[in-house]
Amino acid sequence: MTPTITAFESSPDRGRGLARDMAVRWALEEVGQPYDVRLVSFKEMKEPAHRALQPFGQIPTYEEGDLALFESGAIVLHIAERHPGLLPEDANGRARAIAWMFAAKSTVEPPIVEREAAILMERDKEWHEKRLPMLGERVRVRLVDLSRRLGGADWLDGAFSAGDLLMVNVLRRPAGTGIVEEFPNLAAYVARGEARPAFKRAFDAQYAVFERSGVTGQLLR
Ligand code: GTB
Repeated sequence: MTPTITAFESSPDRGRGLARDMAVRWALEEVGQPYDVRLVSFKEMKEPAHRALQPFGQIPTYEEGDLALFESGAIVLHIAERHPGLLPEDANGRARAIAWMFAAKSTVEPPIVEREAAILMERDKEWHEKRLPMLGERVRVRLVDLSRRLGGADWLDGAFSAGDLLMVNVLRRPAGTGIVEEFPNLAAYVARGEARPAFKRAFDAQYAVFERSGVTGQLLR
């Protein structure tokens, strides 16, 4: 059964693949599972039909037969559990890969999102310039530890896994702003993830949505 995911009809990231459908697309591409995409407007996201799938009125969602899922991390885990390729075969390796998925979403992503939200929405506040270094430090603390753990390895724990997929995806958000580039091994890790053919297919698919939307403007990275 072909799953259907939802994505922004008009993503504010202007084709950069930073919205959270990107991780789901990438996971589906990694395992070779074709999928359909239903594009939703901001208005539709807040309507009861979409909220029945996603209680918080957000994208992405995932529908497959009588299963409806929300939360990009849970969707990626579901895909990784149903198909070979994104989780190790051995039970302990699998558990550790899942731990990295949680680390990406609950330890590394929150300070990144908080800093980004401040940059986007608090620019005009008189305290913005004072708060920004502190938010940057909170991101840096996580990146220092992640960089140390990754060291010279290609991936976090052996072969590429759903843990790497989510971690690279999370690091893509601030990549290019300078903060990830302070850690050359993390910048290389992101580049390694982005070089995967499955990532490129997922990126191109979401970029095609941006192009079709008719919004003019350049790709920012
Ligand atoms: N925890 C949920 C998950 O992981 O699935 C969070 C889902 C979520 O944040 N969805 C966002 C959304 O639907 C889109 S991805 N927002 C609409 C709303 O809340 O009303 C977040 C996002 C948005 C825009 C950019 N950007 O422009 O760069 C990046 C990321």
